[in-house]
Amino acid sequence: MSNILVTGGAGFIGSNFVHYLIRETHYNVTVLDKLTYAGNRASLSDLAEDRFSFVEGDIADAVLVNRLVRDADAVVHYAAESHNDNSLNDPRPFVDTNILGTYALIEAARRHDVRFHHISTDEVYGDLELDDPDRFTETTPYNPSSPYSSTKAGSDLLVRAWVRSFGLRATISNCSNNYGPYQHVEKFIPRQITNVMDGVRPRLYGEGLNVRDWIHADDHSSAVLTILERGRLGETYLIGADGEQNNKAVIESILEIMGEPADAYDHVVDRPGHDLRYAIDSTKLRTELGWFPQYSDFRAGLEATVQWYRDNEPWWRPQKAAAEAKYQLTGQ
Ligand code: NAD
Ligand code: TDX
Repeated sequence: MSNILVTGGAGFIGSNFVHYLIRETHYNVTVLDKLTYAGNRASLSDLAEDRFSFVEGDIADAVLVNRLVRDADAVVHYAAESHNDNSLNDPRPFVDTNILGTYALIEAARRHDVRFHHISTDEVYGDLELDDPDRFTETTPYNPSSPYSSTKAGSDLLVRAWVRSFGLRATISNCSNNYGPYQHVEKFIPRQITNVMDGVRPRLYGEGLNVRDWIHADDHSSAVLTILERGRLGETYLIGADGEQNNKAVIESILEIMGEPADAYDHVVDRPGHDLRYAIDSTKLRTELGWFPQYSDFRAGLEATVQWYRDNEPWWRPQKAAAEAKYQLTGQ
């Protein structure tokens, strides 16, 4: 394996993965990305072109995808419409990209017998009660809540069927909430950091007791590379770093880190169908493949992320007004 095609490599987690591959491996990387509102070519602008190339295009474009997949030894598929709030306002692009785009990719991968790794989310499992002693495992039944998570669930099931019916050489990973550099300012943590930088009070949906299981994007990348290189074909692996925090605690930490009073935020209208709690049990990945997260201190990771947004305002500033304008429509 020497040539890896990364779809969605101009997005948040995809760009972190591309940096990780260039830094930690000898693979050549081709990125296929449509550069939607969420894609940013600047996230890859520091990469030399000796081992890296960029193709602007749609994963649902079967002709383009066929050519790029044919020339690759492996595909790591990150491209998606990724934001729950957008999926509630306009679900159509989620069906087009997450379902039909994945379909075009796995058809090309089976035609050319190319190794395929599908990136997915813990949200396909629905949510847990706050006091549930169990966490999600690879055998938890699918029960997605939103248009976003249901289209991701649909894409996972397509990959599983292509493995079983056509012998597609694929693995799937379902990861918890990522944080770190290059995350779009529509998402919870960067939205609040950049609000504070703008002198705007952070916005907490509902009571803010919803729990997310945070993992640093670099830990997600190391897990994906581990599965790509050593995972068993046909298997699903859950990726998580034991990082459960409720949203209220995260906002308070951001305010403290940024030198503001911990209660200087506003409660706003809740997300419809808002999942209560996600929590990942990643025992399979840890025991079978020996993977462990490196970022065990969420507070330290959050401090570094705040610093990254402070240092990289030219990266995020062009996205900010449009992201906030969308939230104004729903009072959030
Ligand atoms: P993102 O929205 O930041 O990036 C998505 C990227 O995909 C963008 O660069 C966009 O331009 C590109 N894209 C969208 N539609 C495309 C299309 N039709 N053709 C080609 N490119 C297209 O998303 P993210 O947060 O980096 O998530 C990446 C993947 O990881 C997604 O599959 C998501 O479901 C999964 N995931 C995300 C998280 C998280 O916490 N963000 C957690 C688990 C899994
Ligand atoms: O302003 C906000 N205030 C707020 O309280 C925003 C934007 C969010 N929230 C809450 C909603 C969630 O409980 O914060 C939590 C995190 O919200 P998001 O960043 O939108 O993430 P989430 O909906 O949990 O989904 C994320 O993790 C799983 C990614 O966006 C998905 O792509 C991934 O699959």
